[in-house]
Amino acid sequence: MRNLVIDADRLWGELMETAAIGGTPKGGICRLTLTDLDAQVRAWFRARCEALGCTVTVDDMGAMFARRSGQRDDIPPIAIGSHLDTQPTGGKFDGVLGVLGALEALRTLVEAGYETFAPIEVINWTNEEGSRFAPAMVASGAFAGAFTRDWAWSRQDREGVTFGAALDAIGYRGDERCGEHPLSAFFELHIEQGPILEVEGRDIGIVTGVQGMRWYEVTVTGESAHTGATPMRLRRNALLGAARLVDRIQAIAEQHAPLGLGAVGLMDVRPNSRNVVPGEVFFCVDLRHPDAAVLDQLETEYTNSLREICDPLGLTVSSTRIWDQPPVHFDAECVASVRRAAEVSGFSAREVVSGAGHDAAYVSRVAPTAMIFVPCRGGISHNEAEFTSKLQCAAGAQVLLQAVLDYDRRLAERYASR
Ligand code: HGY
Ligand code: MN
Ligand code: MN
Repeated sequence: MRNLVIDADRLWGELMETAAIGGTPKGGICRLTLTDLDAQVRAWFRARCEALGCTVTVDDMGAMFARRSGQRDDIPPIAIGSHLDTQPTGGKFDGVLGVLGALEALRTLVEAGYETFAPIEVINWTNEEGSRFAPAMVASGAFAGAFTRDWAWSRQDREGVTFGAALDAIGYRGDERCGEHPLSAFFELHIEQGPILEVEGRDIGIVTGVQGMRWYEVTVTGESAHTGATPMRLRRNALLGAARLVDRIQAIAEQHAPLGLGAVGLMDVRPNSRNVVPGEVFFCVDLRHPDAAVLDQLETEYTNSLREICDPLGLTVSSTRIWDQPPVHFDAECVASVRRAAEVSGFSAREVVSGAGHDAAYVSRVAPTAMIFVPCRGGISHNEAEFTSKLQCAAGAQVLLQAVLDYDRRLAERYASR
């Protein structure tokens, strides 16, 4: 196979160029999904794909598909990609590396004049982060049939803007019906967002699956009161109840160490005034575990804690599960392609299960899927300090390219034997 090598400098240059779209003073990115900044980076992405001769289509969840023909345009494409939206204090690499690494892999094929058997498509998924609109991975979830399109379009941000209205506001409610876009396979390159690869000194993570994750929206209700005139024994302090629940969630996760995970990352204290005992608190709980049965146990212990903590404080509490993404095991053939790609590229590798959710988790429901990880410094992500080096980014894109070529060759053999 011709020496198809990723241009590390070009990939790094584009990572830094797009990082300026929503760049923050601390060196991160704030580019929430379906905002004007998202529209800008989408336009940047479309222009580069079209410059490579790709045709770009958009589905009605805003997912973008940049297609390069193969020898057999009648068969579904091998897709590669990730997401361009970020957390409010996101880093330069989460999601973006997967899209730009895919773009660079495609560009390498175009420049080498290498024609694949199957078409190749680079995908940018909408709202992977779940920060502006909950839950996470809404577009890939609708693509896989986990959410209905109406439910996805109805999701509201904290200003009450719906996902559908936000799509329309930037002109990305595409013509194609989400989910009617068959794929032969999907490979996603992503930073690990954890410490394993760096600690072990490995170049590549051969991602075999994704752990299970659930989100719950909670409202604790007490009574707003004057902080100066209300005796302690008469208070119904919703924030006290919420604080004890946060502490209990931490304890529940720790009791299922080392794999049990639990946190509260979003909280609204109402009325959030210095001299008012909070009458209501809204927050979101995130529970995760690679084993579905243990995740059920975490959920039971969490649910049992709600009234146990709130009743004695004179508080009422409601909890709604808004997201349940079961543990995922990726396709063995796609994982094998990633393993061979790391070997042929000369990189050290180890298998890993993803702690973070990814679009690949949903896509794996409708197409053979696997992921490739590269290390990130200190395992830090969802943080403006997130960092992966130029060579590590290029290594990931190189393995992505080789995994696609490996899978493409085997696909050709499969069709030839029919
Ligand atoms: O929630 C996650 O793990 C991902 O960042 N959406
Ligand atoms: Mn991501
Ligand atoms: Mn993320």
